[in-house]
Amino acid sequence: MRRAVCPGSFDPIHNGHLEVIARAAGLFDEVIVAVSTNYAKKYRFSLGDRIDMARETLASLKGIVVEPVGEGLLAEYCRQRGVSAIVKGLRSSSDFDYELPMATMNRQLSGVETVFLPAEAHYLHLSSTLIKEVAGLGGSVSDYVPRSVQKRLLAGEPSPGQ
Ligand code: COD
Repeated sequence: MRRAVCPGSFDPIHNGHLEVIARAAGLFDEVIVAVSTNYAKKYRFSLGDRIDMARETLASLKGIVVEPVGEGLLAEYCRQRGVSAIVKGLRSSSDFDYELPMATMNRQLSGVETVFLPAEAHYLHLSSTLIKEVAGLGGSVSDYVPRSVQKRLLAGEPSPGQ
């Protein structure tokens, strides 16, 4: 079985992530969406909520499992789970500059390859950070996140101007 992992914070998951995960599912027998927690990072959503959002939006796709990944090395997680490839979406040359050393290190640590998929043009500008900012300031993010994520983003946000 060819198993791949799509790792990320997914705080929250958005359509750019979903598009890359769906394409990965077409290339591999199983794709693990590994929701990471980096304790140095401040998340808007809890790990449980980030996992729930990913599961809700990926439920209809076959061959995809969503699970948490701890703080340890991704390369070690891949080795333990028999993962042959890490799949990452690339939005820009700065993504590439950031990802290339990690891809090389992960291959040297555990032999796992990294496969880069070019981001869909319509979602090139998308990041979870930008989505949280736009939603927090009252802008519409309905083109960029699934409805269930949109609801969670709006829950508890003050009305614009408050
Ligand atoms: N279109 C397509 N793909 C996108 C888009 C978009 N608009 N936005 C993001 N992506 C892809 C990128 O490939 C990104 O890597 C992935 O989605 C996840 O994005 P985020 O923002 O949710 O995740 P990050 O950047 O917070 O996640 C970082 C990782 C957890 C992947 C990384 O830190 C990691 O691998 N950590 C493991 C610890 C480790 O092993 N460290 C040593 C590395 S050698």
